[in-house]
Amino acid sequence: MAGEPQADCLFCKIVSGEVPATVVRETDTTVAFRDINPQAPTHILVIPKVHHPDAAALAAAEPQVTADVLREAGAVAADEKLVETGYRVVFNTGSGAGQTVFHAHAHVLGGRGLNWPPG
Ligand code: D5M
Repeated sequence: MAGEPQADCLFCKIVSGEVPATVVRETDTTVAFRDINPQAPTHILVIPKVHHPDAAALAAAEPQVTADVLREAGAVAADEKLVETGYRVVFNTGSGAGQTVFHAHAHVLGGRGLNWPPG
């Protein structure tokens, strides 16, 4: 059922604690943890605890949880002292855009100059 944990989902296993992660923040609805393959000095993922395959599906099903993810992305940026220098929040959506884990997640990137347009 939509939103239910998926047995084969890596990020559902991080939510349940079955797979370890360096968790930096947690709320009733979200978990934030350091990316295992950081692309910037700060690279943290914010995920909803509920399983939806991407940000659009999450937003359609759970608008309040989507807002929670965005609020936590901002809180991570503040915790990591990225607000003054700027930071980026990215939702890769679809394999053609680089999505590899099909459980909605926001990348919070900062601590270096970030080019535009992105690669
Ligand atoms: O982003 C998926 C991200 O998930 C990618 O940047 C690597 C990260 N990742 C993969 N496995 C782990 C574990 N075990 N801990 C922390 N981070 C992880 P995407 O947008 O789907 O490419």
